[in-house]
Amino acid sequence: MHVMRTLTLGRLFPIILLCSLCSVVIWIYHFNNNVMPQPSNGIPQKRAEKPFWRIGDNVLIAKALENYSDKWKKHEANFTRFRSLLSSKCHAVSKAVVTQNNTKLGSNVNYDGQSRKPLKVTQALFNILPKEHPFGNATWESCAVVGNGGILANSSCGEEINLAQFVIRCNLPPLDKRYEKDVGNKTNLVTANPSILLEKYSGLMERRRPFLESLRPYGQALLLLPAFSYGQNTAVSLRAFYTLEDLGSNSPLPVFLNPDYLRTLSNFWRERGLNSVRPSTGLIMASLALEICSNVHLYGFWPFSKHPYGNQPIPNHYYDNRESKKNVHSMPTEFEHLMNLHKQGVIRIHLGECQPTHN
Ligand SMILES: *[C@@H]1O[C@H](CO)[C@@H](O)[C@H](O)[C@H]1NC(C)=O
Ligand SMILES: *[C@@H]1O[C@H](CO)[C@@H](O)[C@H](O)[C@H]1NC(C)=O
Ligand SMILES: *[C@@H]1O[C@H](CO)[C@@H](O)[C@H](O)[C@H]1NC(C)=O
Ligand SMILES: *[C@@H]1O[C@H](CO)[C@@H](O)[C@H](O)[C@H]1NC(C)=O
Ligand SMILES: *[C@@H]1O[C@H](CO)[C@@H](O)[C@H](O)[C@H]1NC(C)=O
Ligand SMILES: CC(=O)N[C@H]1CO[C@H](CO)[C@@H](O)[C@@H]1O
Repeated sequence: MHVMRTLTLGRLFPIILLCSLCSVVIWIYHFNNNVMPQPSNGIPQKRAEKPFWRIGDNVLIAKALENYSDKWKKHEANFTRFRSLLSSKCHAVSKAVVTQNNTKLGSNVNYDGQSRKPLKVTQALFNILPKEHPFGNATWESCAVVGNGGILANSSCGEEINLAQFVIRCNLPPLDKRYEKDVGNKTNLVTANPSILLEKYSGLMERRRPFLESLRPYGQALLLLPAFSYGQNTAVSLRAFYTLEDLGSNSPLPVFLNPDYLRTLSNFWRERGLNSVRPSTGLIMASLALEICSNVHLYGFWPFSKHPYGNQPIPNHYYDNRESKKNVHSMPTEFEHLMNLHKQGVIRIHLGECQPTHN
């Protein structure tokens, strides 16, 4: 009896599998046809390489814009309330960066992105940590957090971004003349994902000069390295640190993102319904800015493949159209949270073109 049933199920299994695959395919096809406008020449649009959540673009875009207004006004009470809440949980000013003040000699650093053996703070590691938080003023009048979204292409926002007191950029984006009009050229803090160091600079195991030269556009900005998120980040981040310390001049100041801060920040957003594994760099930087700046402006944050006005396709980044590989972040959900903060007058999201400034 038992053997019989197993056999029957065993025979049926390929058919069941085939059927469920079919219905998924049919569903995707149907969904696409309902939502994606077909070009009039009847040639289907290429979309094979798009991530799944991009399928529903038009619907999601309309939903995302539901709460967006260009006529934004800061709501002081809301801003203060949200910032106090964030500061009381996350303490970015004293915690965002690993310092001698928040990390004792001989203590353990616990990785935030994976469970693995903690790292002992040796004398050598302790010695390279800054004494105190490196944010200088700690309250900047205005901050621009510049995401790398394709929405910045042709935005003419460069001048406006440069006018912010403190400019934050993500993952060593290109800043050369081609982009200056749209993204500006001022940087006070820039993050560097170790994967970029591994891919573009041979993990800094070979020549160091290309790395040093590529950092020139950021001047003496803080270079924020997530050295203690995953085990594989640590050695390459330390090599970046020593490269800059030993060979750099007028180069960025390398500091390490604090995994304790990232953990409390993840919890903060998780309590507000964000269920991704961890926040994206963009959300981390926006959160940091909310604690260290009185006015927070976001540029280049728009996770869709079409422009909110005009509906024209936009590339994934302002400088290229590469897909990001990992999908541990839930971009549209993060964006929804930021949009809600925009609506409540806490943070200002800039979409579309910037007006010329005349000062
Ligand atoms: C828009 O705002 C309303 C009311 O605050 C909220 O219920 C809704 O979820 C928001 N929509 C989006 C897409 O954020
Ligand atoms: C140093 O740490 C103490 C508590 O650990 C904290 O109250 C203080 O604000 C920190 N100072 C700086 C400059 O980060
Ligand atoms: C420090 O912050 C205050 C208040 O936000 C601002 O007026 C001042 O210009 C800032 N100082 C520097 C050096 O940026
Ligand atoms: C930005 O560009 C302007 C004009 O091209 C130049 O004067 C300035 O030095 C640049 N600033 C930085 C930080 O590169
Ligand atoms: C930006 O403008 C240039 C020149 O008009 C155009 O070729 C390009 O497609 C535009 N890029 C985007 C993303 O709109
Ligand atoms: C985030 C936040 O505090 N939002 C509040 C903004 O202010 C309005 C009323 O003024 C409240 O309803 C929101 O909850």
